[in-house]
Amino acid sequence: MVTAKVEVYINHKGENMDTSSWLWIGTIGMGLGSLLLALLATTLRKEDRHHATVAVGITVIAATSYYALVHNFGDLMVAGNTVQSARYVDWVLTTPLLLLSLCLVALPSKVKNRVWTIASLVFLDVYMIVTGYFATLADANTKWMWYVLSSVALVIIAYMLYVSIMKTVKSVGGAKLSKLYTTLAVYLSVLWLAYPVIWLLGTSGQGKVSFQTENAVYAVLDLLAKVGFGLLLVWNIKKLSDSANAKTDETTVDALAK
Ligand code: RET
Repeated sequence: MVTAKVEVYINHKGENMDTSSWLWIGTIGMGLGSLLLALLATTLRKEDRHHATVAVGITVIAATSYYALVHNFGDLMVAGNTVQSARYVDWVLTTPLLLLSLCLVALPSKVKNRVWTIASLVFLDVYMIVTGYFATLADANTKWMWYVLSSVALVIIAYMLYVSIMKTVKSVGGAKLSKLYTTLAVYLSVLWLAYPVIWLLGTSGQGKVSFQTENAVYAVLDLLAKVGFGLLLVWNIKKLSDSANAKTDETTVDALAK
């Protein structure tokens, strides 16, 4: 039985300025994104504000985690490579919240299996990130097994988004909500599919791209997947709320449902 040698990685402050610049871009970008989303929240009807609350929660967690990454908190040295554990802590918390925010657009409250659908997505997502983290820590003997398990979870998530949830939103959500859901689901899945690819090319996989490039790509992807996604979602809910004719205490999503 061969196990990976894991030791805490310390004393590398300022070792790679370029990597830390990207991590600062992540920190500041997530911080500014949080402010922007919070401002946008004040312009929403109070019944719709939960969309912005979840979006701000996501960017605040990411800003915190990027600040931890800048300071190398949770970095581990595994077989000569740096594993950034804080990244996985961020992902395990924020990716379920991203799926939740998508479901809060797709599934009006009258959808009976709404809680069950959200719970299944959250479970699959946590499984994907935890097994992905194991793939990052594992040695060559078991790495690919963990990678495959994580990817299978991602494929099932994509299937649920494109088949079962799409069917529900088309039948109960009405044309406007279906259109918004499709835009958000495509935007989200295209970005999410890039993560296993960069992982594969980067230091945890084949080592074809450097640690610095990997950090740059993750920073850009994270900003698009969190701040970009949040702005797209909240802005569109705001736009739709004008035409939805919602009653007092009724959300725009419920008002648009057939
Ligand atoms: C890993 C490696 C193992 C295989 C798979 C992965 C998928 C990761 C994903 C991450 C998404 C992160 C997001 C962050 C937002 O800021 C763990 C890279 C499938 C999909 C959306």
